[in-house]
Amino acid sequence: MSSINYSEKIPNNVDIGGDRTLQRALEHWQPHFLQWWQEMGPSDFASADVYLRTAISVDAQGWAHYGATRMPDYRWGIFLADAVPERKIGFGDAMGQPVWQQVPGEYRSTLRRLIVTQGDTEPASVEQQRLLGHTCPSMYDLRNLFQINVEEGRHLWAMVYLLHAYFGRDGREEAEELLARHSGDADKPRILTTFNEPMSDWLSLFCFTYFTDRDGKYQLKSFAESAFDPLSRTCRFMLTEEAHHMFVGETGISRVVKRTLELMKEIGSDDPARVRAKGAIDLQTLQRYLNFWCSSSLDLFGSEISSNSAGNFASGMKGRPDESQYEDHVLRSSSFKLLTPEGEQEVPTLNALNEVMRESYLKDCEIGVKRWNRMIERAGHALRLTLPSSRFRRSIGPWAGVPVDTTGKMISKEEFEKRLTEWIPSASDKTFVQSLMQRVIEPGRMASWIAPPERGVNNLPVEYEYVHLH
Ligand code: BYC
Repeated sequence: MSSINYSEKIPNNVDIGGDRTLQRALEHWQPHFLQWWQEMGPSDFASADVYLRTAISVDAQGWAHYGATRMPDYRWGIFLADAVPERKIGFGDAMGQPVWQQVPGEYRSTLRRLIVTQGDTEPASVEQQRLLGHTCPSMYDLRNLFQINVEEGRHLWAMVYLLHAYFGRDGREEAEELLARHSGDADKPRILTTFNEPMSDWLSLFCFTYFTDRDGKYQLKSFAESAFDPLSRTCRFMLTEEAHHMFVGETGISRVVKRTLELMKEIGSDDPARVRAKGAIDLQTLQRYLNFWCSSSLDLFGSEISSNSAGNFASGMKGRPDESQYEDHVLRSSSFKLLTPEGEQEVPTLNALNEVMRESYLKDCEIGVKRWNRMIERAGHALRLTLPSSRFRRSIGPWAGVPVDTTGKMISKEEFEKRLTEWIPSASDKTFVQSLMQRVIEPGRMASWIAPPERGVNNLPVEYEYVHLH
């Protein structure tokens, strides 16, 4: 196990001190990152002591240390999972050959683009969540938001390290650009659409961490398979941190459902208007938020038919999540049936890998939905939450712009436009949810619309003062 050197300016377990040029380049980027954090990271709270976990080792057992830290003092560092000795490429045309410790010239620009796209999402999400601290539903939640934010910052560092260490001058320029694009910016937006969506309430945060961070899980898992070994090792460790972000999403939505069910019982009604009058989020509104963030996140897998994804797989750059679960790792003689607006098409599986990934992602998304539905069923209600069809509201791929309802049925454009507010949050839904976003900060207290968590962080009580405000 490689230990992390915390005595250096940039904590790391990759011996950046042994490469003066790299060290200088990263130390040059560091103040730019800190300035970006100050300007685009969590608004206010810079002087608050936050109970944060910080990576201290890449060992699965006991990799993190918990303690009160001011966010600007967080030790953002570069941590790669330990190398697997004699690791071989596990898929594609070069399967069985040794993995790459350097970037092969012919894959340089594609790999750079993939790393930049991944890197771009990390600071984008911090920017999207910038104002949420002001309306936290509890101190526990505030702490979780900040934990996610600092770790997304670290994930940016992870990609910037790869750019600096393996892509020379181009990589350094890309690293600067990662701080220059901004979520929602009209002139310099973030690369992927979901990361330009505004996020002005906590229900969106929980949906985002449930659906969008889960796309992160799938993309990182597919890079963990990569023949480019430094990328694989970086992503393997990022996945350790990512799990908490999805936990925040899943338990956040569970707590919203729990609170709503409690209130429905109390008032003896499931009328959305009466639920709202009691200061909770009706399940119909929750469904519309799920539809919005799920459909937006489905686009993040790219087009159903993609020569990019075929090339990335065949060359060894990007595998499928948990590649070892499949039998065929080359996919040169396999085909995949795909439903497009023109009917069923049979395409080479290699060209359908974005869709293969999207399908396994949706299965993973179902797990939480089942759990929430069990809560609703046990409370004696007939309503069931669902995921929208992967054809609904798409902006990428053959279904882009095709009018389809949430079950995937093609409908007329007029009907689609007329009924859209049944399916995704309307302006009045957003105004209502926004009206609930009042800051609750006393330790242990919760906003009216959310139940307390089952337990606190790191075995501490829920009432613990997770954020010490000065
Ligand atoms: N929006 O062949 P296509 C995370 C572009 S989340 C805008 O269909 P390909 C996180 C695409 O770039 C994980 N543009 O797709 C979560 C391409 O452009 P170029 C993020 C899009 O290339 C929460 C063109 O359309 N990681 O970590 O097979 C908080 C045609 O592309 C979109 C990654 O995404 C879109 N939705 O795959 C914090 C991994 N979709 O090159 C963090 C890196 C596609 O023709 N990225 N396009 O100009 C990739 O692996 C791939 O680029 C994609 C697309 C999966 C995104």
